[in-house]
Amino acid sequence: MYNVSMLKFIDIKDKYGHLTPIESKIDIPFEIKRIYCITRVDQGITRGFHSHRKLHQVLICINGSVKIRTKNPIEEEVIELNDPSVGLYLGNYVWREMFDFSEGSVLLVIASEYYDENDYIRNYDFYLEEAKKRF
Ligand code: T46
Repeated sequence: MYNVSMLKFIDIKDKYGHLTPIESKIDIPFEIKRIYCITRVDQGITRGFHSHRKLHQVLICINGSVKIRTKNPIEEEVIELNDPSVGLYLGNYVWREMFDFSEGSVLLVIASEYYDENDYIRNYDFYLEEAKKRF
């Protein structure tokens, strides 16, 4: 899907467990400016319902599982994240919805920009209007 891709990180496994290193501009295709995590989401909750004009992000489910629905004016896809060594890259102008958070799940998000509410398009009709010029 346009502006959406899966990233596979190194999974270093030894008798002590697993370790996944993630480096800015090496494993992540941009300079990391911010990270945040989404935790303790109740069953049945869907988050997201927005797109970004400039922001690029990588979503990694470091515990449990979560589903991500991505959309643009012509495509739609659902991807399940359940592996700390797998990231979902979302470029700009990708609509996203996160749902089916398993109990205890932790969604780590790595972002290319500092938080800026003006970068969000939270209305789907406005999103379609802006995004249609790009697809
Ligand atoms: C995204 C998905 C995957 C901040 O103050 N700073 C921050 O860095 C972030 C990310 C959020 N906030 C505030 C804004 C809202 O008052 O935290 C509140 C919840 O944010 P929001 O409703 O946007 O959360 P989600 O889970 O719908 O979306 C978040 C990110 O905002 C978004 O960029 O792509 O996770």
